[in-house]
Amino acid sequence: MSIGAASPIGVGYVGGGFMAAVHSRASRASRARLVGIVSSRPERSQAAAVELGIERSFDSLDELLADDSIDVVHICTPNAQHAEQALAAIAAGKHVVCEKPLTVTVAEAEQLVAAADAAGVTATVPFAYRFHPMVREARARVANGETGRLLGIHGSYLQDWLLQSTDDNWRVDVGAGGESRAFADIGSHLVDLIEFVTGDRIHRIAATKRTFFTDRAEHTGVATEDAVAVALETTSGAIGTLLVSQVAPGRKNRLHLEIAGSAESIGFDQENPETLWLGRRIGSEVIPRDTEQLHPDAARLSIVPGGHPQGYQDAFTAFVGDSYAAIAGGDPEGLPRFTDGLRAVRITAAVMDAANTGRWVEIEGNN
Ligand code: SOE
Repeated sequence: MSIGAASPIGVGYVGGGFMAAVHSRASRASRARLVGIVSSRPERSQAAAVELGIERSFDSLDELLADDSIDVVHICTPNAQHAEQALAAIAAGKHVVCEKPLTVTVAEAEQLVAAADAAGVTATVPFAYRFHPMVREARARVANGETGRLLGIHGSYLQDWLLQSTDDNWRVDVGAGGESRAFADIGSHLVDLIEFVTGDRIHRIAATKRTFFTDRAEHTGVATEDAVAVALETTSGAIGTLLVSQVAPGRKNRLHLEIAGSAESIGFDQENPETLWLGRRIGSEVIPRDTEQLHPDAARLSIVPGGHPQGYQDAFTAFVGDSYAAIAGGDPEGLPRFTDGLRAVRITAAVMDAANTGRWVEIEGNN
């Protein structure tokens, strides 16, 4: 595999749903060659290839992995399939971009981290919200000490697409999605962002969860959670609360993070990602994404002038672009790798443990 300006990186996709569309748009914008796709059935693979403008479909993962023109494999399948597919891709010498949650168990995530390390391949996880310029701005302000000592964290990630008992999806099924649903699917983004922005670590958590709808259109006896509330303590001694829900009417994809420091608070809202709220006892302000006043890492991800809104797909494209830059030998700032995927899987396992036992649980791997 040689990747350079003369030979664009060759990409293969596993899975043909909503996320494969997001990934393939990002690959195209990153000047990759969209070589092939395999989905759940050959007809589905063919349809996805046509729909997404990918050169060809494959009938099996093995066939896709045997294609030497594919350098990197994007895994966009239901959660429970990630571990086996990522291991196969790594064994075939491919670089991997694997959807979150990286795996449904901590042991599998540890196995993937070890396998990717041993093979020397680049392995990343799309915690794409890290790539909003204003998230980088928040991170830079914390790192520079502008927020002061970290005191409190208030986070939520709210959606409503599973609000009705008639709403259904593979994610509700333990077998396809894992024990945790709402937290693994979207809470994982939230905790990744908290640690990314603050540079602090979540030390221990308490949690309570609910499954409000046990019977859905195609699934009965649903055991995965619709919503979960978490209390947390960080290593530095800050405290925080999180609410993660897929049954919050009117909220479509609202990841909101507010950090209170001793000097300043910072608020970021994923649905309005072009601004950052800076809270002060006197003189609070909302700052726009304006390259001239951004820290360098935020300015780097600012691809159009202020006032020309960037959004979710731009953040995702930046993530994929940086993944490919790492494959080409670079070391882009803030790239979420398999170790970050493992971290989120560990926190998710702790949340489930805390909710199931009613106890505070320390996050494994903190020491
Ligand atoms: C569905 O809940 C979903 O597509 C998540 O799987 C993504 O990670 C999130 O970015 C948007 O919502």
